[in-house]
Amino acid sequence: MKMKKIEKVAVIGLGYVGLPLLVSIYKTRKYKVVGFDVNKPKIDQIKNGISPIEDETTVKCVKRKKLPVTSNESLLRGCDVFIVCVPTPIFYDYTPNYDPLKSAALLVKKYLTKGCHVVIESTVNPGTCEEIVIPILNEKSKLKAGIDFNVSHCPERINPGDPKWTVLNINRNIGSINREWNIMVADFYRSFVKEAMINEVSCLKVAEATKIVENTFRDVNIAYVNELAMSFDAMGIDLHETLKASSNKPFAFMTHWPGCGVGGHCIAVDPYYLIQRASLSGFDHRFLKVARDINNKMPDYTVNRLISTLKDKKIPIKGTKVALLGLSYKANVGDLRESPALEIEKILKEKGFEVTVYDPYVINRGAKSLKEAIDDTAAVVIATGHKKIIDELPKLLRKSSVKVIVDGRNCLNKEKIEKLKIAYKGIGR
Ligand code: SAJ
Repeated sequence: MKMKKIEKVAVIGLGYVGLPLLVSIYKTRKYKVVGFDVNKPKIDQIKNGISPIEDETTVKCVKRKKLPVTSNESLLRGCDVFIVCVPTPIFYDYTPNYDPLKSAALLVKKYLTKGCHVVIESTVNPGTCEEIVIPILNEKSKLKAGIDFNVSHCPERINPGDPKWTVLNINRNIGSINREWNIMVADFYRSFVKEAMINEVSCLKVAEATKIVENTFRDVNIAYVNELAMSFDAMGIDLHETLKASSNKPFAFMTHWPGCGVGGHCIAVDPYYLIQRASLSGFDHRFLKVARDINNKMPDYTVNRLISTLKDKKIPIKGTKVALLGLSYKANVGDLRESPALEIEKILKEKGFEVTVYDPYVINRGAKSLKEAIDDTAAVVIATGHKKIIDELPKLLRKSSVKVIVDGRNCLNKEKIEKLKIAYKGIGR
């Protein structure tokens, strides 16, 4: 089968992965591009020059109002490459939810032609392309994957909110249904990813496994330091200082940091993909499950740190006002997905606290300012280490009624807080 020359490219799913990717390909001026998303308001927003994501290059390009985006699927006709960048969330029982990916495959199927490429960038567990995507593309179709068209997997590695690592300079791995076609897709990526390596792996499953392995690695390492935090709190040893000291080991040590929990739709989600897929092959990932359990229990641990400290100061729980600072899952972004802060808020309310929330990146929730949030409160719990909170909180505390702070991200200066006669508890310090 002779593959088509890549001239027209479709990016399906214009979120924090797809939109910067579309911009990068568009800016090469080498291809006709079309960005597709089912979310019409998002398409209208982009057409009006407003970028739904904060990535600088993307904001600048979207502002010019020339980016070819649409929710009209017929504009996908005639594309030589379809790059799928849709979310892969989990259901409440932590099993993978492939509905967005299946819908994207059904959409692409309508516009497949001989010699085209389908590239999945969404994070999936090993086997998904061959067991879910390809059967959909092949079903009741004259065109068959591996004979008439190619299927590749190139897992995205975008780090939301990171100005340094972008779609242009992050190394990528690519695997395809066959090696010869893999070279073509890899060369296509090399035409716009100029400052990074495009590594060809031998097959789809290896490409799928790389991303899951990377993110599961991170989850188990965070669980490791979270368990250390609980044991070091019991022993009265400052883990934060210990980790800082250990991090000066120049080899064979990679620092992670304890906190009030693990959020986001990568690290908190991806391990469940591998757990589920391996179980279908008869393997039980005990270690991954224990790590997930430790990380999922950190919100509880954080609230218990507050309760025990209030008890020491003979401050009641019922009706006590607590300011929960930070709702998003990580610092300086406004993404609430799987955020431990939401779990902390729920537990605080269940315990009987009067909770005021504040997050400078989440405008439609809670107090309008940090001052308003901590006004007349006895305690503060920090769930997200936003720079704005770290910068503003210390000076506001001086004139506040706050007696206890639980720093869920170990982001404040403990000594400075204690000088204000406020009881300080971190996670692991
Ligand atoms: N967290 C900790 N301790 C740590 C690091 C993170 O508790 O040492 C928590 C964060 O507060 C957050 C969650 O874990 O709630 C996830 O944080 P993250 O920094 O891993 O952020 P993500 O979810 O945006 O992860 C992305 C991932 N990128 C991709 O999947 C392409 C991940 O692979 C990166 O390692 C990560 O960014 C990164 O390095 O920042």
